[in-house]
Amino acid sequence: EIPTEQWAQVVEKPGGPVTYKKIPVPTPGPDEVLINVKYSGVCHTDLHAMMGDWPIPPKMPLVGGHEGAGVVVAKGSLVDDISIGDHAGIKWLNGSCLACSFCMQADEPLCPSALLSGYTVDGSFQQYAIAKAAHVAKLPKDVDLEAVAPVLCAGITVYKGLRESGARPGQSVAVVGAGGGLGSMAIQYARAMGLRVVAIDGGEEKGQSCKALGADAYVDFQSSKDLVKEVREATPEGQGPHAVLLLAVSERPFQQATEYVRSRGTVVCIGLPAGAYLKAPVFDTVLRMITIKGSYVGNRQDTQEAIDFFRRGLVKVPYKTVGLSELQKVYDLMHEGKVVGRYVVDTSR
Ligand code: 8ID
Ligand code: ZN
Ligand code: ZN
Repeated sequence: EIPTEQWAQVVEKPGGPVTYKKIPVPTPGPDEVLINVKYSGVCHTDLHAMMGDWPIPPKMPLVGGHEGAGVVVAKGSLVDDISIGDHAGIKWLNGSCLACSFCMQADEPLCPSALLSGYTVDGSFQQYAIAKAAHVAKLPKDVDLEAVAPVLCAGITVYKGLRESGARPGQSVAVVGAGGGLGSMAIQYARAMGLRVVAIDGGEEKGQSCKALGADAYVDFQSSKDLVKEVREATPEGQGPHAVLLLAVSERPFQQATEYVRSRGTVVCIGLPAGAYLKAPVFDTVLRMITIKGSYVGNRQDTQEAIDFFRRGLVKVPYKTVGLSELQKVYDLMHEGKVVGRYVVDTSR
């Protein structure tokens, strides 16, 4: 009952647009599974991939998408820990070698031969997608496939980022880009971890959304006259947040974060604005003992933990669902910075 043809959104050339069309259903290799994707979240990374923003060129033509939730419908001969009918998620890290020194230490996102869903291999903006069995996210059957989709990149990434920040319960974290997909999830995970949240983004609609998700304060980068002062004052002792999660798709906040982070605080870079650089005063970084680091998705354990937070009802995803056929409209809104929370696409329409 697996069809030979399916609907997909295909990027034919860098810069886009995406084309909704029928393509063949792929066949899984020995160590792979074929997943009937029901829903997929739309990450800003998918837009970067289409635009060709980054130093690594994506495959072309490309089926994007890396927040795919669905049902396993076929598997290769070597796969014995996943069964047909199981629910599973396709995430950014589609596969890795499992043998290099990074993989051996469960740092598989750093694997030099990692396969990336919707970037170096076709992803979840199609009805049937392939993933390496060792890396698919296992989704318990009581988890809603539509609502969990954004956890598969946004959730995992911010959960990992918060852990990398070293912030502990009772401390405070600034979330920059808090109204977007990763940001909305970051507010929720931070709250669930017992952290205070200073949300930073632009406009009233995003402010209302951040507050509704549990942010303790909202600073509007578009209207604030002194953002550094406002962020510091929004923390209990006025000393600034213990950690900063940089999720924005613009360079400016990457230059600003060390100005408001608390002394001995940590700035975690996660957003990937095209061609951007980090800048921080050496003097302040030294005398205030500031740590600046990057964080990149999460490993298989982080994945299952992020999903477990969702399953336990500790985090909710604010999302809107549209048909897969409407993906280009989502990209247009995202490009204009108008997406509040996450868009999810339904592959059946
Ligand atoms: O593993 C990783 N490091 C990883 C994983 C997943 C995604 C990195 N990413 C990257 C994406 O490629 C993208 O560059 O994180 C970035 C954010 O992805 P997203 O959350 O999916 O994007 P979005 O929904 O468009 O949200 C971005 C938000 O940033 C705000 C925007 O208003 C929007 O709400 N923003 C911008 I643009 N400039 C800002 C500023 N100066 C800002 N917020 C505060 N201050
Ligand atoms: Zn993503
Ligand atoms: Zn490896």
